[in-house]
Amino acid sequence: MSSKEKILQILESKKGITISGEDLAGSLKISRTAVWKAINELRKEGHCILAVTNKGYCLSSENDVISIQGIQHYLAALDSSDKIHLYKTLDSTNQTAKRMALDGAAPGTVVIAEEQLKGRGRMGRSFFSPADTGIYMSMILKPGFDVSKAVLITTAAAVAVCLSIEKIAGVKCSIKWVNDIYIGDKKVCGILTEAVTDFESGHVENIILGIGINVSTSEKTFPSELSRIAGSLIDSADPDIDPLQSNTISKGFTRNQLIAEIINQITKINGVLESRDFIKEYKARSNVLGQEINVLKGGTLEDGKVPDLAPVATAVDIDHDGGLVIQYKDGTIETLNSGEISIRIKKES
Ligand code: BT5
Repeated sequence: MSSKEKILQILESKKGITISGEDLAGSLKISRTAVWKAINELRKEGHCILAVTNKGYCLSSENDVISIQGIQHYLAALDSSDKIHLYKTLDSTNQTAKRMALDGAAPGTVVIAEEQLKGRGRMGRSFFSPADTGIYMSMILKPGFDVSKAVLITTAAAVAVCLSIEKIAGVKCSIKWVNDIYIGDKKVCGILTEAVTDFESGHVENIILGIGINVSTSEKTFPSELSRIAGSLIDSADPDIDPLQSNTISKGFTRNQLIAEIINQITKINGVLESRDFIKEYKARSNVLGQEINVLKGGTLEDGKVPDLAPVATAVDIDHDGGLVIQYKDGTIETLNSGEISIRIKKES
């Protein structure tokens, strides 16, 4: 670890507290000039480090720059920070994680970017990923089960992300089957699960679990086609409203905290897949059950463009494998399992 990274680690562990340049220099066995240089570099990277005259340096508690040192501070298993790869800009964290998996990266490897230029959604759709206001991360998982049940990973991940958002941001989430997380009627997070297949054997070796969250992306930043449907964790905060009883949020958290909590929760996924305990949590958060929906199979349609002929059904249950059980108007029951299906909740007219 470089001196700069060590200084950030110390400042992150004492966020909001002033530490003298002398103490920093002493504990790292470097000169005070080297401390000063490292602090300047960290500031250039965007970290909000205050200099308090005659006292030293203090990382502002408002500092919200993603860093491995900042994430590490909140991880349940400290060694998992060795598996985190952080980038300023990537085309897609899923794409990079996929390449790393093919090159033999260990399960638990996490790829994070401050910005994605070609963030991916399902079925060739895109995920808008502007700099500095979101979380774009992908984790390499070993499936350890029949890949036909891949939808289970997405289901369990949706619950893990909801629990993380609820714990760290203190805001109530709902899930639109299968992979979208909502606050109120706005999508704040999408999850993309992709399989990495060994070219020679044809076996699924790894699952890439990609998570995109709008944390503080403002309404004005979203392109016009998204402003109606997309929202952020931090938007219409109202301090007078209990956040767990509403869709508002208190701002006292950082992206590092939320990323660490998601890693902590996702790390537990393999252990809970067999028991299916998370299905109960999933159902409790479903904003689809009991609703009339349009079912779009195999399409690449963007949100909002529902063809007139898309069949109408009622969502009646989430089954043991995370499938959505629907009932058509004629009484026929079908279970949707494929990631190649989109549903639209029909708005009451
Ligand atoms: C998803 O697909 O929502 C999965 C998104 C996964 C993104 C993560 S970020 C890290 C990792 N790396 C990647 O390259 N991807 C993953 P889908 O259900 O197909 O939804 C895509 C649709 O959501 C788009 O067609 C838009 O209508 C809408 N959308 C795009 N960007 C959005 C955003 N930032 N917030 C809310 N909705 C968005």
